[in-house]
Amino acid sequence: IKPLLDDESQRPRVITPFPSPKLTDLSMFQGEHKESSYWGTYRPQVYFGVRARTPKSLVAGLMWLVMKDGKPVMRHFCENSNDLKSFGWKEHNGRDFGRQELFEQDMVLETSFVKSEEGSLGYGGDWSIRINVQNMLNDDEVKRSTHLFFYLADEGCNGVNLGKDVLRLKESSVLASGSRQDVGNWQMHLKSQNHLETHYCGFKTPDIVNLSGLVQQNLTAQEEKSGLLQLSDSSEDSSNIYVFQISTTNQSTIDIAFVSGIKEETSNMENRIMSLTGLPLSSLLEEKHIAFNAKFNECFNLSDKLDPEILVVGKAAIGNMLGGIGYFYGQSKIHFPKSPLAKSEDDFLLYWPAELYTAVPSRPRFPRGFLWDEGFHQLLIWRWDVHITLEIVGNWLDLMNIDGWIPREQVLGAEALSKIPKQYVVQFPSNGNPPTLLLVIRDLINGIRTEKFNEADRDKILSFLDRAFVRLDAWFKWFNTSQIGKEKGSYYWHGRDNITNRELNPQSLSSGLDDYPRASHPNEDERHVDLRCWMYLAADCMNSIQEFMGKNDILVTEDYSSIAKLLSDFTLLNQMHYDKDHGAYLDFGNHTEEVRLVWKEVIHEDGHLSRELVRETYGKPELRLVPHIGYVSFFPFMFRIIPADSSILDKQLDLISNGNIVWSDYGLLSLAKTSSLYMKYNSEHQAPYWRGAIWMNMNYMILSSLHHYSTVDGPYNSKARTIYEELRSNLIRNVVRNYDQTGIIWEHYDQTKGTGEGARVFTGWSALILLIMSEEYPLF
Ligand code: 6A9
Repeated sequence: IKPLLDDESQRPRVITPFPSPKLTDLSMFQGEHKESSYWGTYRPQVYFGVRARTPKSLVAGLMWLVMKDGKPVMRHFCENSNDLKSFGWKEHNGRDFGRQELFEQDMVLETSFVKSEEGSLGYGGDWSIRINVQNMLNDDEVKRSTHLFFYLADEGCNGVNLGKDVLRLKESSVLASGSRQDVGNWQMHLKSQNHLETHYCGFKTPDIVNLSGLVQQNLTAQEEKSGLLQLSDSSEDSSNIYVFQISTTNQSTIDIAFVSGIKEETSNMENRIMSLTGLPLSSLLEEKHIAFNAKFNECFNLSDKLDPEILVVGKAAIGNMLGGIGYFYGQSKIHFPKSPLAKSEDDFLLYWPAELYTAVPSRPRFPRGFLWDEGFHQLLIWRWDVHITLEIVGNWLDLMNIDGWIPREQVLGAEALSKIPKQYVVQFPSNGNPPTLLLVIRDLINGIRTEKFNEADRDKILSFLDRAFVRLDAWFKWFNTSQIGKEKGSYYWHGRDNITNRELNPQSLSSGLDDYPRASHPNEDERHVDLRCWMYLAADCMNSIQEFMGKNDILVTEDYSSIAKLLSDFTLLNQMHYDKDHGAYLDFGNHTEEVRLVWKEVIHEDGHLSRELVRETYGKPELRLVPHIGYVSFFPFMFRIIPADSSILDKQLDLISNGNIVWSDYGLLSLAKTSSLYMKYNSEHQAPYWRGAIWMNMNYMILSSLHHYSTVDGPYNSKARTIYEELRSNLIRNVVRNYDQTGIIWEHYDQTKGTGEGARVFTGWSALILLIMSEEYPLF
């Protein structure tokens, strides 16, 4: 048992940072790199926003007003509803350019972001945004005003100065200006060719999450006074937020340029603003658009392989993945029981204040970092820009505590907190999440081996790995001690609830597969085949890093090569997890199929009665293989542990391609139609999630192994090839069809109809469809 407190700091270990130099402190992330990636569209949670990568940044954002059921509603934070037909980045390069389209009821908004080539060095540079509004109402219909609300807020609560002529906008006017330590003197200019009516309002508040509420209050108050929907043209003393209402009935284009580091003598202001607005901005955007397409072709090499309509989806996949990258700052809440006797709401400690630069699974629904999602994101991103990958992986590894644990879900800062129900915020230090970041690291190593990188990038990756090694080693050890099973070479996801009678099958969120059914009665005899395979991947990956880097000199306490050998021992794997009857790999544990949810009258402590859905076990659980076939069953296949000439490989191919089990015209189902829990609710309100639906990350992994087995020598390679081709085209066809119909890439797809469902605009791992298009798969 580990001591609770760290010897040195006397702080609880769970909130003590891992004591080794941070990856983000590496020189490759400082200096010019830091300057050039300081500003960005790093607020994935809002429809359009810009910020810098600093805890208390100057932030910009856009809101607009629409009528919903006769009431004005403000758009600001991305919503998961279908109020907006769709929205998303059509193009984004992750660095200095992006173009987004938002399809509102009667209008189309286009928002572009671009950074200046010149800028003011030492201050993060200049940037500009272009907002394009197109009213879709016909001319003979009543022309309606469009009200946009552009805002600028200093999170550090530094005062912002209002421009002099904001109510009488000329060709080009200063909207606001100010001064900050990080960017020096700054100004924000607006330029438009069209007539715009403007109003403003200034607030002094640290609270940006509720800004739309404040603006609406102001509007309502004015409307009551004057009957007009106009901001009050007034501001609180030393306002740190200015909101500009920009109203127009026409199609209009608004350019807003930000310049910083202004010094009287050398500022060259006119030129800088000119180059970031009007025609010069148009050409700059055009240039970036052309470069984006060129890079897209170069990285993914699709043009001659696929139809143009498929390319559009591929571009949206990478665009949204890169455009969804965010910067977050805050403190996680970590579960920490304060008294052994009673549970309490504040049974948590705050993690150290930390920043996180990361991609996110879904801007409207989960705009924050998730550990295992990130590995899948980076499989795509490194092929576009390996520097972004290194920095993001570095950010995540820096979140490791002294025990080698990394919290799974990162809810950092007020904006992130506003998008998550309270009960999900606290993270449990006993819970892991699959170490997918190692898939990425192994890809990078293989990339070096196969000379995919130039010398400079190669050197960066090597010095990154050099510093990352101790953390990866600690991470491995955390898994290898905390998630270990009873038998040698067995593992199980710890943290399943073994007391509850409220779930048909207690979830294991830490596995990433949430409600995928496991043993009905969790206990320490469990063995999870997916975790065993993740551990094999981890050991094997550590082993190759070690070999590759020649790390024999440093103190490595694990013998990765023999652990990898043990975990890939085919005979042992089969003894522990193979079920001959089903020809499938299965979990093992205390299990009965004889469970069901039933309604029961429950008497509460205060005497009141209620009807509740509870689990009833009418059979006797026993230690056995758990007969649920689905994604978990394919892990040994995914991790290529099965020898190419084994008849078991043949069986796996049969299972995969069997239309009565997991095969469909739209991709592979998460859980077999033959499973007793197929599409079953887990409780009254917990709809099936990984109990049938089609998920892209696992399809990608399985597909990549099909690809692998189709290229190696063996009796089954042509069989693998046929299934590979068919699965690949099913996946592409279905995602493209859904995109054509809805403009959206979805969280998962329906198991019978293939329709997109779950979170909208889920361009986390669903964006892996692009790698499927380009047939890029991890090498093992
Ligand atoms: C729920 C609801 C307002 C669930 O993509 C992120 C994760 C995956 O890591 C995991 O494998 N998703 C998958 O099973 C989404 C998790 C969202 C949890 C928070 C709160 C908020 O709605």
